[in-house]
Amino acid sequence: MHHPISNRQALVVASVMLLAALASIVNAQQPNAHDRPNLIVIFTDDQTFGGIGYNNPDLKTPHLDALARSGLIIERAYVASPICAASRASMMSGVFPQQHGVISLARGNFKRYHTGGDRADLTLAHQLHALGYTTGFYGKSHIGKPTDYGFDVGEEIGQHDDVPTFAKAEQFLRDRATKDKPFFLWVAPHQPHVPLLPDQRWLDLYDPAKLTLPGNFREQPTAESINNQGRPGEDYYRDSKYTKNYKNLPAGPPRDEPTIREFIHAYYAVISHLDDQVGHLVKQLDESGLRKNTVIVYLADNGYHLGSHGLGNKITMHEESVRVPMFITGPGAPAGRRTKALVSSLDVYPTLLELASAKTMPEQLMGKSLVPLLRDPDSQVRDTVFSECVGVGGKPGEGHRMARGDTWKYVLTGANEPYVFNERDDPSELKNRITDPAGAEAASALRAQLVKWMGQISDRSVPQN
Ligand SMILES: [Ca+2]
Repeated sequence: MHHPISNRQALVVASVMLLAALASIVNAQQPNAHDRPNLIVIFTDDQTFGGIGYNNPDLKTPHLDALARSGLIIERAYVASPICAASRASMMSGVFPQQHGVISLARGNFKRYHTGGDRADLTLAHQLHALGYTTGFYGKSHIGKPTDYGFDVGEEIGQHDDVPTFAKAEQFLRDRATKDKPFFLWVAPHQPHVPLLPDQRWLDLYDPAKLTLPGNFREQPTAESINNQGRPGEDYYRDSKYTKNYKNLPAGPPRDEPTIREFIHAYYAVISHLDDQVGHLVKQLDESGLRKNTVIVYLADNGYHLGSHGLGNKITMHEESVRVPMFITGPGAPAGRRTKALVSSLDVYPTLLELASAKTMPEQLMGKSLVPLLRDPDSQVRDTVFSECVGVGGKPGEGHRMARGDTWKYVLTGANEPYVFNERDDPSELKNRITDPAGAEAASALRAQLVKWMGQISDRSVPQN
């Protein structure tokens, strides 16, 4: 039996229909509106944690500072490995270098991530594609063609000033602005990796005579294993090969103060150029209406020594090499907050999966989602963060490993020499405390954690001591 619809019911139905029609019009006009955020990772090359304005008053990075302060600044971010290709492969795979196999610059082992057939071999790009994201990559890959390891579109771009990288990333954003799928964009600038070739405009921002040198600057590194950037037992500094492109720079240490000032001057100038480019990209996000529904994660693949401990380059477990600037901004990130939580570059993978509403996390991932940290910046995601840099000399098992706790950092070198630093009292890492009682106690606890972790990543065995 039919019930006649009352006038009142008819009015309600008509109103609901009208509202639905209005909502669809509003939605159609809203650019790229989804229930899940768009995701952008900006992954720079060789930018040490002090190589950004909010960590260093000498540096001029107004756009990066503003972007960082619109979200959560992560003060203690450590890369899975302080060497380019190994670090990049870890970002994409979510595991440490000895697990994915790219332990140095040789990228052949990353081929197992090309098919995406086995769940354990899925990259972050494969996963986000499967979750309905359109994925794009522009800039330095170092581990093969991005479209070979899961990205829908994109390319490796070699031009060192990153002008085409940012132009193509911005074109990707324009293309995605009105589409109905969320996107994942990976922007990987080459800057500030050597060769440092800034335009005069950026050099003019700085007076090299007024730049503050690192507190642990030396002209010549000490002949200790921890400063060795090559095979164990050798005093090998990887400066000359990688910095000879820069004018006037002599081949390797010793480097006097004027030389280091000239290098730092150029390094800062390149970072100011990078800052300008990131500012332009963010302006594009604002103008296209994408910003409010886009999460941006910023970090670097590794740091740089800039004369600290008498070194250039990276490939050590010193803070300058293994700690990078990092921030997360966008929906869900608290504005104007900082966190002291110990974070790993491996955390980016699970964080982005959680933000993309993945129902399960791949079991092999070695990082932790930072979403709890976005909700409560005073919380912690781990007690100890690890890093490895092995295979630099060409043989598996060489090089250094690190376990970094809240106060102490333990380093085991390729020559099995232990170092322990109190990061609160001695952030420059000048005094190995391995023989004093407090240092020995901290070293013992961190060593046990390090050995356990080395077992997890199938590293070499460690002699008893
Ligand atoms: Ca690098």
